[in-house]
Amino acid sequence: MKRLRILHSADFHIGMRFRAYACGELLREARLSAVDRVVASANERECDILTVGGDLFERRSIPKADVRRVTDALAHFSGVAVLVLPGNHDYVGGESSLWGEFRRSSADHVYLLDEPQPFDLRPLGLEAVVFPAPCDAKHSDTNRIGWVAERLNGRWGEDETAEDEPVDADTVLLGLAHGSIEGVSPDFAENYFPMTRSELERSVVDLWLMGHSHVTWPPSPDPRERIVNPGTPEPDGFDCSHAGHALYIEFGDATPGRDSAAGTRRDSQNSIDSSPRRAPSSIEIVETGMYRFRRERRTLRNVHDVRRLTSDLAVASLSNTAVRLILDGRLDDEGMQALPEAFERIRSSVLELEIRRDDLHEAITRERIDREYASGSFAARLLHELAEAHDHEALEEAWELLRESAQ
Ligand SMILES: [Mn+2]
Repeated sequence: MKRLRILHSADFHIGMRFRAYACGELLREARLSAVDRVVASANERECDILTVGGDLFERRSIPKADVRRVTDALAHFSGVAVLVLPGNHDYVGGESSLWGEFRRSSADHVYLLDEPQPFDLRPLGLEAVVFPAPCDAKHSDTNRIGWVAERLNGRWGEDETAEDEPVDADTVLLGLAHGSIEGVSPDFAENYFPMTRSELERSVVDLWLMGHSHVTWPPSPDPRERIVNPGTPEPDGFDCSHAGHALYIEFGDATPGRDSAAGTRRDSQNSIDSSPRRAPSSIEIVETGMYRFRRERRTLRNVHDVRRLTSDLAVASLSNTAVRLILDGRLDDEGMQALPEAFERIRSSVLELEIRRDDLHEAITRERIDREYASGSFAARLLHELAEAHDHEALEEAWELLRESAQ
């Protein structure tokens, strides 16, 4: 068996707008340049094929100039073929000029796999056949992978069925699909072409190259795994705290997974079905992202907490990270006074700072009690007593109750 090298990616979501961000233009541009970075990674590793498992585009109305930038970037792939699958955001069918424009401006070795048909790479000199399951809608409660099992468990390779070339033991069978996977990516309403792992594994392909979930799966690559999902190559929001990834997959002479737990093909009269499955010899996560997103929750009580926050976040290593700071607690006067400068310092170090401080309150100090209530009043005496007893919970409760009753 000849070596086969794959760079698998998905979910670029070109055209995502980031209107809520001050650095939105940078984030938008980073998605476009992610295609360049993924192609460069593939070329560096001398990959034979570059696969895109759906949602290359965010939607079906994309400015021509952006489609061109993507096709120009893909044209620089120096391997045999780029295989692009339509996902649920950039689905095929109906009224849309997206894929027409994509095809028109694509290099000859870039293929759009927009039909449930085997894509045979053997005429191109590679020992592999790809089985794509393109999305034909934004939402669907049923997946499109059924045809693959039908084809492979039945007719594929039998002499009397015309077009299909017989598959020998060295040909790698690859599935390419987009949608949610039970236990891997949440899809509570079952809107995203839901698949189960056993459904995918039943269909005899050696490896399913997936897209849809923006998180890499499995979290640490295992060549015995039959389903891999690269995650997005460029993080796209505060739900994406991880880095941007693609997957480098190699099928080679040394195949440690071949006789192991990976299992065997299903029984049938077809000769391929009784041979052990071809497992990758290695799978590796490749970092492709430029920016990161980080959600930071802090409880602030005093100036030391504010200083710690500053020394943790006002650091050069976060210059490419958008930070959402979620604050709570009761902060004393000194701490409150230190806040503006702390925010200033953090803001100048990170890519973008968003502050949520609805749950951060001024601490109930003696000074504050005296400011708000006449000395010797019932309220002042009660609050001072609780403060002295260090009963913070009771103090806060009493403070709130007195406030409410005063309104
Ligand atoms: Mn998707």
